[in-house]
Amino acid sequence: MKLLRTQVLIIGAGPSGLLLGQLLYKAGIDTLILERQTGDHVLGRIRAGVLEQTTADLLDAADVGARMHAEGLVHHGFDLAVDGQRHRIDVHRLTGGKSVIVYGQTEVTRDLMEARSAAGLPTIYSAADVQLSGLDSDRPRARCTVDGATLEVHCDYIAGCDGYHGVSRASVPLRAISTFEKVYPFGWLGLLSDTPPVSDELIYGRHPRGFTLCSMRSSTRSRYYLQVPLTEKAEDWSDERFWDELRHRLDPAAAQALVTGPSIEKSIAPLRSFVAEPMRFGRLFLAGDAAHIVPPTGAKGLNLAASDVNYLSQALIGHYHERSDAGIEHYSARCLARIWKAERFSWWFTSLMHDFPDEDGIHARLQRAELDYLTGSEAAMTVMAENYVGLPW
Ligand code: RFL
Ligand code: PHB
Repeated sequence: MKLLRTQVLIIGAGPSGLLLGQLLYKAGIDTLILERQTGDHVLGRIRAGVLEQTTADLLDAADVGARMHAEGLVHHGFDLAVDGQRHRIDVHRLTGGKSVIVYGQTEVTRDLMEARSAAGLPTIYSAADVQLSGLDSDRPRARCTVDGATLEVHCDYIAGCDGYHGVSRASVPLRAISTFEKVYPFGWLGLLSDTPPVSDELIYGRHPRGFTLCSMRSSTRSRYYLQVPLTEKAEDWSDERFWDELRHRLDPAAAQALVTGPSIEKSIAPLRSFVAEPMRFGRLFLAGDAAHIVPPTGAKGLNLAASDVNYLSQALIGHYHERSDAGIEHYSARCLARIWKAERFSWWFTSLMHDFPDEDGIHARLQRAELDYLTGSEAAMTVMAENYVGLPW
């Protein structure tokens, strides 16, 4: 058996784990990352696309923002399309000059992986069967299997950055954690293609056949989503079928402007709201999707992960450099105050924009009334814009 020691053991090399590793490295704190998958597998997952300014600032603070600034697209607003009519939400004006950056999670992850390997920091990929112990003692440990051999890691703290299906949250005794969950009765079918985006800004569309999102990764790469029943399978959606359905749900101008092409990736994601409380158990901290999930409609998941990592890195820096555990004590409460507001916004935007097949007629009528109110009221649009660009940390 091989034995390693580090100050902070990070489980998961997604954006949460890698960003935490980079911020702690900059503060001179030792980390080791254990990741279940290979690096290529992690980079193959197509996920988030919209970064709040605070997330971009944190990537800058971690010294990994250069490519994001060179290649990311700054967006000052987005469109809501309701039954064939588009309404622009001028986020920049409504928030007094704020904006978001369209830059894919894959690229954020790649930048973080490159920075980590340039600094010579250890990440162990393909770490199988990670098991955590001693979480409520002062000697937390992890064991796993790497290339058929057992590895044990001793540390001061463990950061559970291993996503919704990870081992970290599952290692907390049931009596010590409460969970809150809502599963939506539909999913998003996503398609990525090397085609120019249909519009300069994102379009969130409400149509009787379901929600649509027109997003992008660059001026030559598009990302589109369609609301589909959970019974659908991505294999049953040929590219042609996807493009036909998308065109059908778009407003006439967008339908005409749509450039189609072969898909690079197509997959279905279920939609869920989920929070686990508290986010610390002894010497284990949960961060990112390990602790909470939002439906993607508000583009909040990666951004929430970044705000957890901001609080966690500050807490650990306080512990190691300032001999203060105040940040550790308050970590969970600080994170959750922001998380629940983003959960609320994501749930609200999801409820507003999707077709709910099991609801009766009054639900759809109320939805229309709210959309009509939203697109006609400066106050309502301001509330939406303020949440979309991200609440302050
Ligand atoms: P991740 O990305 O899931 O990474 C967790 C890592 O942990 C590894 N792991 C383990 N490692 C060791 N041992 C184990 N037992 C392990 N179990 C798991 C996994 O292999 C993985 O590498 O979580 P993290 O880092 O917290 O990051 C969270 C984000 O990925 C997520 O919130 C966003 O992708 C959500 N999201 C969006 N967020 C935004 O802020 N803006 C968006 O525009 C946005 N769009 C989206 C999204 C998520 C989507 N899907 C697919 C759910 C669009 C979609 C379609
Ligand atoms: C994306 O580009 O993948 C994306 C953008 C905005 C969202 C969700 C996903 O709200």
